[in-house]
Amino acid sequence: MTRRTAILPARGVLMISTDLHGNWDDFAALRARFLAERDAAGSAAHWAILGDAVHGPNPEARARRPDLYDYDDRSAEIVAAILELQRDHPGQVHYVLGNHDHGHVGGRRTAKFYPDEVAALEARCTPQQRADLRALFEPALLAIAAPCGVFLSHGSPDDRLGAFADLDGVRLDPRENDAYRRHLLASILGSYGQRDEVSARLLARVSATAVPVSVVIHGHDRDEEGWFTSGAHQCCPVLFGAPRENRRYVRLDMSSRYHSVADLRDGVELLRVLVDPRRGVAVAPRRRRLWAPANARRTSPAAASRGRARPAPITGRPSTPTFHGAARAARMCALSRRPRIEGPGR
Ligand SMILES: [Mn+2]
Repeated sequence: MTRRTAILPARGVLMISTDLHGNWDDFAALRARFLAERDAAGSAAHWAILGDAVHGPNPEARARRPDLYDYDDRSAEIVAAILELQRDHPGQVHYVLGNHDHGHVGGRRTAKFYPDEVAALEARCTPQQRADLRALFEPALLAIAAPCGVFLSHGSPDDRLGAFADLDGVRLDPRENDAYRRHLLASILGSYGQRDEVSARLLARVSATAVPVSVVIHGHDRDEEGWFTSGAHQCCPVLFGAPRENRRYVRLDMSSRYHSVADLRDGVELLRVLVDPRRGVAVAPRRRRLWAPANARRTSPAAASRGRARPAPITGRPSTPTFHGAARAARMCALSRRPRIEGPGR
């Protein structure tokens, strides 16, 4: 059985980034940050990459929103470079599967920029590059927990998970899973966000069966501000779909403790990828949103900076699988209003 979970140590530095979607400049900048952390902290430096390393924009998207999407798709080179980092720094570079990645190893094939993005990428790959895709994605994790209080995954899963280690029994080919594990896989790869109480119950379950966690840090979604939070327990740093100067990653001190999203501070834990925050930032003019926010409870950075409510304590009430149905339906309705090219990073 392939392990699909990891529990990180209670000391050291943890970088978290997500959704590169073939952008080499973002990858190279993050790799430089990781290597600097590695120089400073040695084997106590960790980097968690939360999926969707592959599948860049098509020419139409590049022309339509050059500020967001005008870059060459270098998916295969990024995959090779992550594998090289994993070989050079064993146990320190953790790859978590995204839904785009999943299409290369038995999952549903995505169709965001091409009718079949898996076929489109693999047609451009050498045999070695196709082997690299499998070498990175087949042993990929589905979730990471760290005693500093964070649960990491590509999407923000619902509260069906009974025990953290149940994810280790999930097979990447959905047909090989029972109904429970098919649900776990679909939820962890494809959910854009949960109601706050649903995330709280997930975190309580992971806390009871692994290590204490109180924040889900996830990818899979986009925001031009470069990050967003939902409720008290979910935070999404954004690369793909944010302008260069806004792209964020998360840097945590694993000997500290993060109790809620209020403990993830812009400029401290949430850091710009392509700009040194100490040198100041020339912020681009605010762009009008072209779509309705997918999650009505989403908190913009501006609202967050005006003051965040303290979170309610996490309670470990039993899972109620049908609880989120209405929220999901409302959310999918909001998503469907997005113009296609502006759709979320699925
Ligand atoms: Mn995704």
